[in-house]
Amino acid sequence: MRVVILTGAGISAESGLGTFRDEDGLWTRYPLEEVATPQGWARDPARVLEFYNARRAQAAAARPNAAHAALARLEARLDGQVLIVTQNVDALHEAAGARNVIHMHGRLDGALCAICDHRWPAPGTMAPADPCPSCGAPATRPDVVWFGEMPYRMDEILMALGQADLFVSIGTSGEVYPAAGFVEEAAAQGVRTLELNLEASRGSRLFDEARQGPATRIVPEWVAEMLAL
Ligand code: BJW
Repeated sequence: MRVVILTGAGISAESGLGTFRDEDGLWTRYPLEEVATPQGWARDPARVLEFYNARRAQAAAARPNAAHAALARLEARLDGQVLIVTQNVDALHEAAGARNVIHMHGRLDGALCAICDHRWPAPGTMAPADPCPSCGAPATRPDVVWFGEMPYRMDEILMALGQADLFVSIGTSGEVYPAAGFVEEAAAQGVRTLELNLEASRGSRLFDEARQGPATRIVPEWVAEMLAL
């Protein structure tokens, strides 16, 4: 069986990392146009780097929870293939032991030169004057995907979706494209679809099945069902 799993901020919420659009989400405290767009970065790089420096420190201190662990267990034990496509910029899937993970919105622990596209491991704290180790330009930014930018590895993701037997969406509001469109892409190709989320999301009705509850409960329950099949 081939399973493609899309994860969002909700899977890391019980590890203490904030979501974006919930009542107390990050976008209620930081306007997304200011911190998650190329235009915001061009206007005020120091503010953007400060936002990501703080989140990098939080993510480094966070530990994977029972939902991350359950997905790693599924990957290790399922008779088939599991691909985790995460929108999250933390590394909690990998910390739990998952290996086949695509970070479609990049990673907090990566740095990117806006001039020459060179990539390197991000230091704990990034500053606007930091020179790129390759070209020397003081144009270093976090290697994350902002609004208006192309998410990473889309060809691989769309190919895996088309070949899957099951698509599962976990802890994402379904507000941000192209990830929000994966359920329709999968369904159009006859792939069965399941949503696991704290509450019904905007796109819940598009899934064959939707289950509600905290990820640390409903993800291990679903994984146990899959491994008993
Ligand atoms: C729990 C829980 C618990 C809580 N247990 N669950 C008009 C129409 C359509 C599209 C567009 C449009 N105008 C512009 C666009 C495109 C735009 C877009 O989608 N905008 C929308 C807002 C309308 N998209 C883009 O620009 C993207 N690029 C693009 O489209 O390129 C062109 C292209 C076209 C076709 C193919 C390919 C490319 C880029 C989007 C980049 C998003 N970047 C961010 C920031 C990344 C770096 C960072 O982390 O800072 O990514 S924004 C932010 O949102 C972050 C997240 O990955 C992303 C999704 O958020 P997520 O994970 O869903 O979090 P929340 O908070 O929304 O939801 C959490 C959920 O968890 C909730 O449902 C809770 O209930 C649940 N939950 N606790 C289980 N314990």
